[in-house]
Amino acid sequence: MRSFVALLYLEYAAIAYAATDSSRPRGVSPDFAKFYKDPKSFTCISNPSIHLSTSQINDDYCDCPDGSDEPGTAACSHLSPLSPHTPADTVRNTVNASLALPGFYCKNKGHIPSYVPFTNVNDGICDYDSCCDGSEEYGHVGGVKCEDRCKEIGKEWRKKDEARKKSLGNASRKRKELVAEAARLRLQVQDRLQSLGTEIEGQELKLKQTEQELAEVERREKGRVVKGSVSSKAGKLGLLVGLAKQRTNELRESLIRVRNERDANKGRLQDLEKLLTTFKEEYNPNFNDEGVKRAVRAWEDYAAKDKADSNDALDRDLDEISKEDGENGLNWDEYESEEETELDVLYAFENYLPSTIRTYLDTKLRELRTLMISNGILADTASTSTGTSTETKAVLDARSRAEAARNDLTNSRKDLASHTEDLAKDFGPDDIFRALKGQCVSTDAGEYTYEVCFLGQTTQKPKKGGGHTNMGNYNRLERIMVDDEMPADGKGLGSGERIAMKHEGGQGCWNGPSRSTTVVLGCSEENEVWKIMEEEKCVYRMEVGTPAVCEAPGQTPQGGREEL
Ligand code: MAN
Repeated sequence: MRSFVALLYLEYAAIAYAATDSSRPRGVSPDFAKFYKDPKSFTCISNPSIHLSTSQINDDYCDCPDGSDEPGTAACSHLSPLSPHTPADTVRNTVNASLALPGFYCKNKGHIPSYVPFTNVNDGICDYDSCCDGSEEYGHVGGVKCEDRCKEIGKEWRKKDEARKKSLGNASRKRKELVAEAARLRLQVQDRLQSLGTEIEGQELKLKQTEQELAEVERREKGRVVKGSVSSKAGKLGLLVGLAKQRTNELRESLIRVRNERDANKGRLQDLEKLLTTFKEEYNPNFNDEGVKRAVRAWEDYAAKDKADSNDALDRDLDEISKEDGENGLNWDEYESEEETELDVLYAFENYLPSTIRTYLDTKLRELRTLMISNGILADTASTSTGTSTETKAVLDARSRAEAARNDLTNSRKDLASHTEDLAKDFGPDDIFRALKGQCVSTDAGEYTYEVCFLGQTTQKPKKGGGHTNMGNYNRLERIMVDDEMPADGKGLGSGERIAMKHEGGQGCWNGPSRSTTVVLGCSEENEVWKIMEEEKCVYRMEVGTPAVCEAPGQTPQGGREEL
């Protein structure tokens, strides 16, 4: 904290760097020199009614309520707001008792002048970080002698300052690039929004059109008697057709089978006849066997009988009958698949009418039928017994066109809403975090690697391997105050208001809340994780450097302080 205060003093003093005046009392800066010009008397700066002699300046006794008579000693250091309260505070309340001077002024020749708190004057400690010339220890308390180190400290500081300025220059250039990229990305969203607007208009029209088409097709199709498969969908006629087809097929198959059996038996009969003929010719008539003789006689009677006529004609008939129905000119499918309205059947006379009248009449009859169905006068033959509507291909096609149009429109509207929401989101000054979206940086700490993906997720990955732990999903930006000492390399938050990215709703903590991370951003040439802390169980804080917050409007550039 002490060096932080010193930093502030340094900054303050830097403004007055050029002015020097050896006639000033010890500890007075050029800024306050005008109050100490009178060689005879001195007036307390904040209490002009109190006049002192010049000998009372730096006499190690605090005369002025604002401490202005002791610019070069620690005599009035108790007036510091950091000092504990004393009974004298009651008196001080009646006058202007806040310190009139910022501190003991160190000239720091060869480096940058600065103030040190009055409490540090002659305290026996060399405050080289703010008073490199050692002038605040002029009393050599306890033998302490602080040599002037401004030359080397100044040289080192200028070297670092140069590198820091260079880095800041780079960071600021990168920031400009990020701003340009963010603007491009924003424009992209705006362009998409515009084209979505046009697309949606077109899709709304298309939906209306396809819905009208669907209604028209449905209306038209409702007037039709849809004949589905014979078994379940057709009426009595259809059923009859189905049964007839089935019966015909069965008869044809039986006929073919019987005919094949007949042909097989015919062959066997011929074999038998041949056998008996041979038997008759070769048997021994001298052998007096009554049974054999009877068999030969019977065979001779059989062979003498008239043989049946040739079966050629019958076979030709059978050939014809055995052919598939299609080959016989009987096309069952035609009867089964034809979609024919009852009106077509009933009003076939339309065919004899001129086409214009026919169309008109047909439309009117369909309308009439639809009306009668809607009013329960006619049965809706397009419905099955289960009551489920059997839609024709035309209706199904029209419906799927309408559904596709509705889906397209819904998706575009969703897109429009998310793009509109995106444009309204807080992406930080100059919309800059838009350009960082999706970029990830990580660092190792302890047994884990910690990663933050800007506007995405923070994760904890065990170095030994294993699953990642979600430490929170990006939710919003917040502005928070920090009060840290800036490290020499500038890789820190410093002090002041900083932008923080809040990540919430991460993986649940055992017996605790779901994990969350606050990612606090500081200016840096590169995107990098500086620090990771688990402030409470499963509540993490990451300090991350990024050029995105360098010289952002309303933010003091970090690392730009003049420090030692
Ligand atoms: C893991 C890590 C730790 C966390 C504990 C809580 O070990 O996520 O950061 O504290 O779980 O159980």
